Amino acid sequence: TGGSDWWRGAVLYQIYPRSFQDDNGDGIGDLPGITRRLDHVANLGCDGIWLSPIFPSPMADMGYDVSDYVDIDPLFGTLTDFSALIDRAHDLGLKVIVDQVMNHSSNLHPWFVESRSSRDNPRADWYVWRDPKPDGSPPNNWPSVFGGPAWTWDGERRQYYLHSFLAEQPDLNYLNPDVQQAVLDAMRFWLERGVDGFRLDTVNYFFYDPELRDNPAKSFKGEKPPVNHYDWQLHLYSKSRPENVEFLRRMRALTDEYPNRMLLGEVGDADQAIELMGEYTSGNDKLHMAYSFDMLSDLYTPDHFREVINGFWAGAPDGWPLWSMSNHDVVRHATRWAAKDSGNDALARQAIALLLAFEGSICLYQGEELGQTDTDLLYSELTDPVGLRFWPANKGRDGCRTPMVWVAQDPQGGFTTGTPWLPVKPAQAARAVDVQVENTASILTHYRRMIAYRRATPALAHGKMRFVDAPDPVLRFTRGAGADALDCVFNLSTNPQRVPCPGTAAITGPSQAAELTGDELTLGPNGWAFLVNDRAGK
Ligand code: TEU
Ligand code: CA
Repeated sequence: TGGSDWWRGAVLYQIYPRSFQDDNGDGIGDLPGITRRLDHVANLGCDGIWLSPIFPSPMADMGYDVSDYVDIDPLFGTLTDFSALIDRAHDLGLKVIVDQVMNHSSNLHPWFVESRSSRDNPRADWYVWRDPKPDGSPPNNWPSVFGGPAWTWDGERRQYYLHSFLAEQPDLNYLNPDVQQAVLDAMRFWLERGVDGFRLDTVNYFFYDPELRDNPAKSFKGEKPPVNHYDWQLHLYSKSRPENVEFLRRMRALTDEYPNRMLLGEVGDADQAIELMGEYTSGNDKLHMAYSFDMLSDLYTPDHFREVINGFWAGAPDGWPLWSMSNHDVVRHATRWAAKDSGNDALARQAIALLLAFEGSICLYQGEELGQTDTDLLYSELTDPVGLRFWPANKGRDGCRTPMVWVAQDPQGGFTTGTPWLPVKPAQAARAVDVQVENTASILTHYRRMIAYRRATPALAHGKMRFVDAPDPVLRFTRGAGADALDCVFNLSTNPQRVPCPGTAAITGPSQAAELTGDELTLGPNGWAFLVNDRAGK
């Protein structure tokens, strides 16, 4: 598909720039490194890349704390390097999506520096400032996602400011029209430089209750409450506000001034994510697509996938989801779901077959195509504030952010000639691209084959998805209709399963541990098959 609908059903590839390819030997990945390696992504068969933040940043949250929205951090390169990256990507037929972290800036952004300097400067109202309660405590009970209160006292201005994440990430005040305009201006800058779209960080956090009411406490009815206190409240007043929707329309109107651009939102809300994904992508006037953390969870069960996917389409028949199983915020799925792996990467091979069989767009996370697991790190090796704060209950996100490995025989996996910012360990290096790329039995080859199969199979690329009853632990659904229809059957366990399949003609396309005998399909551990019902469709 080309034209303005290119994103529908597309397969994106997320690059974490710090960890993809270092070009200048300082141990940190950079834009020239990415440009040099883009053929890897094109050879996989992907439609585009999503680049995690590359903008100037003090890196308190590894670039998700931006101190200049319209430049490139010198660690990563220059605007000229960025143009070269875009040109190379477009030559290879790859779209380029950049991250926009617009809920909050860095505390070192000149806007915040000015805002905190007094209560009456021109940017005094660009962030969310409030007086303390009479006893000196914060204005309300809102928590930060990263621990502690969402309010920090500023001794200079002598008020509290709101930060949904780190204290180094003050929340912008979207109730101020000047802030809205500044955000749109920054987006226009990148549209003018030829980006094909944006991944909008924390897209449901932009607005908050103007009266700053306390959030209600959640009840756990005898269940064990979650580790992170953030999840002890219903975030009724601090995010996912109705005002958000109107601003998303403004972002879309801007984007639509340019041909073939796309908006992808990240919805971070444990309670209403699926509903919000639907609301934000319906009506063809807000986001094109959205993702949540639902499929990035620990659950690899038929019930869970059915619930998330049915939940989405039931609420938003004209919306559009993006599904992924790993990203830079969660433990890699080969590790999260290791208990469901029958060995030799069988789980990882099945997971990508399953993901690519879903209706929607797909995002891969760098390294998953190599079958990478999370890297085991020592506390002393951590950089992520989440891990540093919550260790060992939560080891943070460094384990999924270690460098991409290109060359098995190189001590640093071909990632850098210097000292990498996070270590390259032997378990990761053994799975380098160079030992997999020519090997027809490798997981990398399997990824390429699966992506090609999805692209060549109209039912998988564009067909409607419908679940079919099957006993646990089998997940079964059809894609498409008529002669093109595919019956997709997955055994999400390590025990063999028998599935009655009356009227089925044959197994088609890539499969694993699958055998069709008469009217019965046998699926071994982590087995799956795509079936055709009509001989004509074979
Ligand atoms: O993530 C938003 C978000 O909800 C995450 O904080 C998530 O809950 C957490 O990572 C799970 O451990 C986005 C970015 O993807 C993340 O990298 C940033 O740290 C965060 O926003 C703040 O910008
Ligand atoms: Ca570098």
